[in-house]
Amino acid sequence: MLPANDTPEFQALLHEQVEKRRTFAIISHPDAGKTTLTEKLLLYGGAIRSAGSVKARKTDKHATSDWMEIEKQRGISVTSSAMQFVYDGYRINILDTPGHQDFSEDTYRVLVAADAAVMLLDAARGVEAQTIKLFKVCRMRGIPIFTFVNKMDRAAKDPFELMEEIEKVLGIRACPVNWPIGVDGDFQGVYHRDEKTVELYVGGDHGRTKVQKTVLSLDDPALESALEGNYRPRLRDEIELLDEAGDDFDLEKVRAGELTPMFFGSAITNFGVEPFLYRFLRYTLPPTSRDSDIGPIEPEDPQFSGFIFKIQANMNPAHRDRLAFLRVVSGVFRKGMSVWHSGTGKELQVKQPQQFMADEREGVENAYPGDIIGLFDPGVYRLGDTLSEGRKFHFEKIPVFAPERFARVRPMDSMKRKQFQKGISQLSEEGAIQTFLRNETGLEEMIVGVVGELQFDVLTYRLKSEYGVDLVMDRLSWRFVRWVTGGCGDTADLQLTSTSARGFDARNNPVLFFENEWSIRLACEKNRGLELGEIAPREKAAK
Ligand SMILES: Nc1nc2c(ncn2[C@@H]2O[C@H](COP(=O)(O)OP(=O)(O)OP(=O)(O)O)[C@@H](O)[C@H]2O)c(=O)[nH]1
Ligand SMILES: [Mg+2]
Repeated sequence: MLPANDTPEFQALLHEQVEKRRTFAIISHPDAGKTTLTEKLLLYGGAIRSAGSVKARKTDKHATSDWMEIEKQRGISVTSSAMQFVYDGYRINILDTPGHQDFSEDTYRVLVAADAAVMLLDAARGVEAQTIKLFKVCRMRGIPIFTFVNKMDRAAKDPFELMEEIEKVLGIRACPVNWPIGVDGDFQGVYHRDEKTVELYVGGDHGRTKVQKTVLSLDDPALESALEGNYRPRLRDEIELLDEAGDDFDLEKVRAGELTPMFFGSAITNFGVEPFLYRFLRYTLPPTSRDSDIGPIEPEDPQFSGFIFKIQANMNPAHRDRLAFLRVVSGVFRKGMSVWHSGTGKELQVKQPQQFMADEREGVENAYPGDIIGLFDPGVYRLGDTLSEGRKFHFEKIPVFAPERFARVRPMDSMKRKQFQKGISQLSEEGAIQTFLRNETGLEEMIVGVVGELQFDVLTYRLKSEYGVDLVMDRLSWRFVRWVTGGCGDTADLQLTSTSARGFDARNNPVLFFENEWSIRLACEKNRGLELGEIAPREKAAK
């Protein structure tokens, strides 16, 4: 039993729990190794016993965080996943995100739930396009950003060059915390600048289990024989250069997101993974506050609050259920508690709270700030909903993207209409697609809008595998949707170009579809007073 909210015992417990929590997202361009690193962190956290390398696509082993069938087949992450593990007394919530730009919407939403970001770079590729975009989002949020240069086991760019690239391309100073020893396929270990020690790795079973290591101080004579060839003099030169020319490590700047600590390693062989985790946990701060319409809500505020940042249907094929992912912001979440729900404006009892522990889901008794938990969703939750104990307020909105690609969809077999509608509406509530109805035609005309092309593939795939529906999809030439926010009674009376169209979104808000910006401008000129918005108007409370 927990002590009552207003007791010092409760405050002390809350403080202790907050202090040991860390919640972060892993971001990068596709294929840099986010899912692989996630898996290795779970391995070091003892959450999994051996890692089934992501590479083993053709076998039946797959990374825990790529759980969707389509992810296993294609070897890419299409949706983010959350997992909790314990390491060195810390309780860590990790969010693995998809790198592909067509799924960035999901990544952006997840970043709202994270307090820090780990940015992965492929050592051979450096800073890539998608990394730049995601980096900017993190920067806007002001969260600390850690750089992990991955794939050091292969041919790689020069580490100094990578440092410079981060500074030039991303505009953030980088401070290497460790430094790689051995290049181009001969990665031997890392030098820790803080401890002035060399960590060398031996053998390894391709990263299935923790890697063996020896740690030597830089002036240990044994280093002479441990490091072959010219690695030792080279390391000395490089350290000297770093000390002279590089930025000093400044924890304040790191925490303010102004300096990125840089680590080198190889997620696949586990080289450098544990020292990274160890330091990352110490350099990051416990869960931070979130803004709301009544001001910032602090984690140690005794009353529970949190927000929904992700909805996911069919995570468990055996149950076909739907989960809403909640980030706890303040207080203590207790199983069975009643909370105020911003979406309905009512008190509701939270059902079947669950936590994600690698391969398993576990029931949750209590959850604390920073924790990500899954709530059973009978269809009441929406992205961005606030849940709170004893107070009514709203957390900041979760970003929604305007779709840029559209298609008319229907089931191939008209007998499957019901399943089709169920699937479309569930995926739309997840935020995986947006749905519209076209005005000019009957109910039959269901329009789907997405931000990125691949989301259409995922839609087709998931409707088939999760709902048993073959989808017929006719692509449409519109590129823009605009919400009519004012200045118009009935959209039927509007004067529009012939390629534009009228419709409604899933919440029955009137919208217009356009092929180009020129048609949007024309619509505004021809229909005086017409007001158009790029995103859906703020949701009214559902019935
Ligand atoms: N050589 C080498 N390969 C790696 C390393 N880490 C990951 N890989 C490989 O890189 C490929 C992509 O790894 P993932 O972990 O799926 O990459 P990701 O960043 O999660 O990809 P998306 O989620 O699709 O953006 C896989 O084939 C991995 O085996 C590494 O340290 N060294
Ligand atoms: Mg991945």
